[in-house]
Amino acid sequence: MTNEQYYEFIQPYQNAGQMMYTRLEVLNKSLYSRNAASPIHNLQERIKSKKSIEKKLEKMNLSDSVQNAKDYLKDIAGLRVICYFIDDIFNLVNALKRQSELIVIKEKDYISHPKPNGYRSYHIILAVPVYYLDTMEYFPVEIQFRTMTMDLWASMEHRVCYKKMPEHRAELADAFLQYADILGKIEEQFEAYNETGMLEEIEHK
Ligand code: 0O2
Repeated sequence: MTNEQYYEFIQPYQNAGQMMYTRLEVLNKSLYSRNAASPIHNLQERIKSKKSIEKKLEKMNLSDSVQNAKDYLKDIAGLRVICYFIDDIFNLVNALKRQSELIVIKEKDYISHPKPNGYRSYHIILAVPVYYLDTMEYFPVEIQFRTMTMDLWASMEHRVCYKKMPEHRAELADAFLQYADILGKIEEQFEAYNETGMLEEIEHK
């Protein structure tokens, strides 16, 4: 994939990502009643870099053609939504699922079912319609929903464990499992401060 091909390829994904960003901003203001706190602490947007696309295709034993990237990678456009409480995550996911223009491609609930290494997050890949002059095409956007404690763990794990020498992997894995346990307990305590949560959103429907 040349640089030129890459920049042309990512354009509609950028559009789809921006549209989802805006939808989430709107939900952040409207999910709960006007006097209640907003569910989102922080909203991040990223487009997969050329290097990262090439690396992922190589791992899948595929050539780094634009067609392969389009056919096999569903996380070219990515959003990360950091919420205050777990209920906020499920309320936002449900609100997005009620938006009839969006199609759910894939969903992974690593909150109810954490990965064995301790990773927690809610992943959803949505097909988002992008309209041109005479046509419309769906493009996937991957959204990762996390609380702040889940994000602390995932960001540190990504930073510290990624590309580490194999001899350090086992002890790091043990340490991060312990951190996941400690952060899970802290999160349980924070959950007690959730005053908006489920009831508000049900009333809002
Ligand atoms: P990056 O650089 O963050 O984009 P996929 O890898 O998406 O093709 P799968 O198995 O469906 O296949 O992916 P999954 O499990 O939904 O996870 C995709 C993304 O979640 C990863 O993207 C990470 O961002 C994040 N993630 C998943 N597992 C872990 C984990 O154990 N630790 C951390 N820190 N992040 C994780 P990429 O493409 O790996 O990287």
